[in-house]
Amino acid sequence: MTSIKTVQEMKDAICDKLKLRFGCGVEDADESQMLYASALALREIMADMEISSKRELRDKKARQVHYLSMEFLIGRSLMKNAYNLGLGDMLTQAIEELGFKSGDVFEAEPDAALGNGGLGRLAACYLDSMSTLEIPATGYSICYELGIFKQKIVNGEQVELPDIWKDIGAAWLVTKPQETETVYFGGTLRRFVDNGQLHIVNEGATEVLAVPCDMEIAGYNTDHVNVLRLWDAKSPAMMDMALFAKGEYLRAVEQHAMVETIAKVLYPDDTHEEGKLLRLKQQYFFVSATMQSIVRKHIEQCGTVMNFHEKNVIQINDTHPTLVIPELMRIFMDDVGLSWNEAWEITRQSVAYTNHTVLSEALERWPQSLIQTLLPRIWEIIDEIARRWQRHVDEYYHDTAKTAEMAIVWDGQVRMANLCVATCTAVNGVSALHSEILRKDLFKYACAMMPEKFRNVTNGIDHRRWLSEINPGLDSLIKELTGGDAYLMRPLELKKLEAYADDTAVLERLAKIKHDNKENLARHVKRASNIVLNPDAIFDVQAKRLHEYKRQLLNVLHIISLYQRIQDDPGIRMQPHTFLFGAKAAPGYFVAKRIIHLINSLADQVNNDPICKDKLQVAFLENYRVSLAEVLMPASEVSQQISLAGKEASGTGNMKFMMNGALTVGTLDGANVEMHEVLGDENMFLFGMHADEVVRVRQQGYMPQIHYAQNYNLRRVIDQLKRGFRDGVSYDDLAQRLLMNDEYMLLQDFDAYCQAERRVAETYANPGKWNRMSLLNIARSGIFAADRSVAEYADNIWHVPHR
Ligand code: 26W
Repeated sequence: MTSIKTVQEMKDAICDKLKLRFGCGVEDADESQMLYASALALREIMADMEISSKRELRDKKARQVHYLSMEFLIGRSLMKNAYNLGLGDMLTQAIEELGFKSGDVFEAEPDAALGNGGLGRLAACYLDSMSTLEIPATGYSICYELGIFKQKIVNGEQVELPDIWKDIGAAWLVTKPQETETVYFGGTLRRFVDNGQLHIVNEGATEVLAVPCDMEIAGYNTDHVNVLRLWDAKSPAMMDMALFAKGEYLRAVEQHAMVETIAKVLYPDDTHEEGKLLRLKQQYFFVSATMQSIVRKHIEQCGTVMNFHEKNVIQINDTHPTLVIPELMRIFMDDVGLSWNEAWEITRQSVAYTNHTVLSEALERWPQSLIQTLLPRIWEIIDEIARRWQRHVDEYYHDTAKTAEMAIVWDGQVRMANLCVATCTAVNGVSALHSEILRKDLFKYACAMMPEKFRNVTNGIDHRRWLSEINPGLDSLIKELTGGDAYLMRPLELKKLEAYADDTAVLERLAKIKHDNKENLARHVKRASNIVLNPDAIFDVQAKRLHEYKRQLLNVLHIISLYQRIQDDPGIRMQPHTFLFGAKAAPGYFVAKRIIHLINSLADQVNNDPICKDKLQVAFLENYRVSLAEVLMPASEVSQQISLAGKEASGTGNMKFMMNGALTVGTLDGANVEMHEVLGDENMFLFGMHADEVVRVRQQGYMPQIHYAQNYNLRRVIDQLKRGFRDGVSYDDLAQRLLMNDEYMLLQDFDAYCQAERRVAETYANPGKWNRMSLLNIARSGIFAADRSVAEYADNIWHVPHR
């Protein structure tokens, strides 16, 4: 399958690329150049595979999946691609033989961080599974010049720096200028009748060129290669020569610069819909380019669009690409000449929508006026869809309240989720609980009308990356115990590990692997942040975006209470406990940034107080990202999944920790519910209110002050927040927020959480028991593999065959 079969051939290929790309020999190359050359060597193989995959698709005229997402949080690709191509060891050896430390070369690769958090990482995991399962699929997004910001901690606070990834990351991209599309913004509509046909043209619109930059996605153990198509924005004229000639130099380049801001930077927020013009431009830009490209290729293939929905399915990753709906309608009606009804039938049957959040502040709504001026034709189409939908709902319910709630256009706003629900063939949530909340709460009236639309597909993770690749010790143990590498293709094979649940020798080996991984993380953290971690302490980790609903603050409250216990009794015997945090806060999310500051103030206090030595340690790991998670997950022992029940749609970090043998402290939220189903009470540390209790307590009038008044430990912790720590910063604002509002009910769950943490410490003191639980967690994590999720999408939503 590959043209490189020996280490020598790999070395030759790398040297060849060094010469071609950098004009240097291996003796003059640095790590980045080696990385680049290695990437080019692999790409040469993948390019061949891409061509044959495309050829096969064309010959079979198979149905294809188009996965549209504003975010793909890819991370690093060199090891991943080498692994999938079966060339991992060969590449490592070749690099070493060429005189480099392979680790240094792999580390030189910047993360392609074109995403915020869970939604973007999920899209990246699914790309891997779609290729591995040999599903003809293409991902589409924007080729952001800057990914999610780099986080620096300065005096305890988050500072954001630009993330420049493309200098080296470009090694993975093939620009295809011949497949450029043009996207139109603004302008005015003119209608005319020609030959009895109504035509609509948009005059005076601003043109933006969308240039595809393709990234090949190799699957594991297959020749199948899919593509992630990232659109770059270019101005048609480098500058306006008419203005230039008039001596207006700045204005002449202005438009050019304005156009190219579209692909400049990823919006670094995963919770606040902001109604910003640039974001709307980004959405329409990538959606319009994508749909034009898909329809163009379809017509080339089939000569008609009437069977478009039979050959194509478009998956909308959250509402961000919702404009595909009116854009497809526009193309079918205005460019192809179909009637409204024809266009509607084909469009409706081609699109499917996944919801990833129920937080109301994250549900996208666009001001009608913005869409009207930026996208006049799209507005007309949305307005017409909305009118027809409203009539339909009215006829069904005869209830103005319901009509209002389900409306697509209401109060001068366009509600993207309602547009998706009204149009799409399938609407799915991302865990059993979340899908239930969609059916019973968020979309309840739509669900009552069209119950068959509503589905669940529980999220999953790429277990080849998140276990096999990043945790080689565990990977070898699994292969040894399960009799080979079958689990890589069939993750449920992990179940076979259960046979060793009472095998002390195996459990000890498992513990040794974990300890080695902890030492590895400690080395990494020492190098990156000069923090010295104690590898004999419990590594208790909360790593995810910082948001109040995820309740990092609850974790902090508990740590403060532990610290106070040590202060009360400095001689107390306790299990050494290291709490690790990794989290980026949206730059405009003030409270989230305060919580990061608090964690750092607390760390500074605890880590410098001699009474905490060998007892308690707190560390905030700077710049949490995919490549840091890859070192963190294998070293973690406790996984904090403590969101307020009903708020976390699924979580996918929870699955990564579980697969690497960490035990979960968690609420019954998101996919934790399904983890609990396979693990039982005895193999995780559940605590806190259930989703329905949350609703009940809130309805009864939740009063956080009562907990403050009645709970001595809690009161002491909150009072400490007000006083702050040795750096003199007061966190009274956070204390007041808890006492006055406590939107996410931390105080309600505080006691239960402390008890759960106590059970953690007790259990950890019994290594036999702990390791057994850890092994069972790994053994039962197979259902959380992305291969399972993607197969469900393929079977139930996309209706495409797969391996
Ligand atoms: C408009 C701003 C914005 C941007 C992104 C709003 C909302 C989002 C995403 C939907 C947030 C997100 O990443 N959601 C996460 O999706 C994961 C994958 O399904 C889930 O595992 C997480 O629970 C969910 O928070």
